[in-house]
Amino acid sequence: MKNIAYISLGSNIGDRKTYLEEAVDILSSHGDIEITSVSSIYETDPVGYTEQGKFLNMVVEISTDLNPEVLLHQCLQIEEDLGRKRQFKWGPRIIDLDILLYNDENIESEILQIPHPRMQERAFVLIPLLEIAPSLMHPKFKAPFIDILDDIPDKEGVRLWKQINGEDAFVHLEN
Ligand code: PH2
Ligand code: MG
Ligand code: MG
Repeated sequence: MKNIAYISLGSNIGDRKTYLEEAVDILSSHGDIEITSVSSIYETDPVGYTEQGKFLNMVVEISTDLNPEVLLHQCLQIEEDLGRKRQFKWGPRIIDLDILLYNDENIESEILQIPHPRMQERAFVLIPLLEIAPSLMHPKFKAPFIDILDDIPDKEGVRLWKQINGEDAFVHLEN
């Protein structure tokens, strides 16, 4: 599988951890997706619309043969399969899967923007991303994500919730 992508996952309704785990399980069961790294889970204060519950957030690295559009479709399908109902932008959700990066490509189409257009403002994305890919660069801004994170003010809104080391994660993911 020749492409490397990073996907951000978030949940702030119901059994948040189970939704994250089920989404990762479904991703990993796809024949053209291999999960190559899993971050710890972080509990994060809601950003944007703040009158909602705290999120659990994490990031996974995948290796895949799917092109970005098909991968997006797969992510939306997982949201639907887990029962997501879309109410309003940035509102509460049982599960959200966002493609952050696809190789070092810059993609702007009607349905897809990669890198994710707001990832550089979001500590709840960058902290788990940097945990699994510490030397990654932003492909459009040509800046290391670690420097971008440095400039973000609200990092204290992101707290380690469940530490996952690789072994733990894959024991869980394999069954
Ligand atoms: N997702 C949003 C809006 N705000 N805040 C946190 N902490 N975590 C999220 O995943 C999140 C958010 C829109 O997708
Ligand atoms: Mg999102
Ligand atoms: Mg989304």
